[in-house]
Amino acid sequence: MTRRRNPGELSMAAIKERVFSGVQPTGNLHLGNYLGAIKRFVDLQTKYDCIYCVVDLHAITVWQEPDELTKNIREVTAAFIACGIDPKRHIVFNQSQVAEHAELAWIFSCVARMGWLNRMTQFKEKAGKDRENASVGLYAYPALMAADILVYRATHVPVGDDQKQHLELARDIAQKFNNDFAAQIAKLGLGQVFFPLTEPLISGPATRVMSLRDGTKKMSKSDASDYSRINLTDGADEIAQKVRKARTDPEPLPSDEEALARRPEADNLVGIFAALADRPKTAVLAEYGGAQFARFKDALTELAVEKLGPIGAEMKRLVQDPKHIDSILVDGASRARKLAAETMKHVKDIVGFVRD
Ligand code: AQP
Repeated sequence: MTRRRNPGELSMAAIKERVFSGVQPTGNLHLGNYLGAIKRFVDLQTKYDCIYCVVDLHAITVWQEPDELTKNIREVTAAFIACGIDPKRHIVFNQSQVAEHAELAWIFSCVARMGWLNRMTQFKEKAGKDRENASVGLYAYPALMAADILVYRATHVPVGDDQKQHLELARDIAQKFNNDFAAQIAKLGLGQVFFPLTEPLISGPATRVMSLRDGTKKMSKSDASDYSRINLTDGADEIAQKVRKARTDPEPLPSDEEALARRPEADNLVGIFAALADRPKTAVLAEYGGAQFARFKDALTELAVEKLGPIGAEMKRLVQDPKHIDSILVDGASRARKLAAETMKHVKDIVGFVRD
């Protein structure tokens, strides 16, 4: 991936490269969450210091049954570990255990402009027609997301394509904060910019995995149809059935990407195959171009079962021991808190608050 140049990059030399990302504990973790996010979290561990968060404060922007929420927090943690995130070398924790996220989110709510938030498409989609009844938290969600990232002054954020707009907002907030308080930041000797302009890491063949029932809709946890997604805990039979029933068109698979781009359902299945196999889409088309979907779906099922089977089994094993999972989260939170507290100390000085 070509690296976009970060404005103010030179003066950010003092900011350590660090990865942050999160997943909401809202149930039904699926292949989109895996390929768009968690699989990439795993790969980044060798190159960066990483902080991976179960973003439970985001989850409650829509109603969550308390017992379900607790279960889902543990399940996302189990998914992180089962997919290969190392909680000893990196940090894994749940957001509500580090109060600095909410604290910085308030300050960012005062930096962000109403006009910026009014443009967020995710709020419009999730609030739907009943906007008056949406929670204030759902509207302010992007300010909290900016705080999640910037409380660690993270420089890189791996996410799916649907989060691009929120990341752009995080950059806008960082930039406005740096500008508004430029004199104070310089006076305190904190360099020319305090917050980095975080780079989104959105790349690969599956940055937006689509529903198996409708190639124009994102695969989503909240889709009423379980056949629209492959859950990380699905067994071999469920995976086979869902792939077999996945919507396709009557033509055989094309041989080039240009023709594929005009066929959303075919494009989606080829993208999933490519991401699971760690191969580019062109290589998949070179092998399966001209094949009927039945043959391709058999190969996809085999690959998905091979890759997801061990993850699902390990998740099921890990959630049997909630104490162990909770201890990972408590340990991660205590390490995250130290980093976040350091940032907040500076932020309070920059803003002009009196502190101990
Ligand atoms: N379909 C997807 N394709 C690629 N990446 C995806 N992500 C989500 N869906 C896809 C990425 O997964 C990470 C965690 O997502 P999240 O749990 O924070 O929230 P979400 O995007 O709201 O997930 P859902 O499944 O779409 O939930 P609902 O149904 O509530 O809307 C993020 O990096 C996201 O980009």
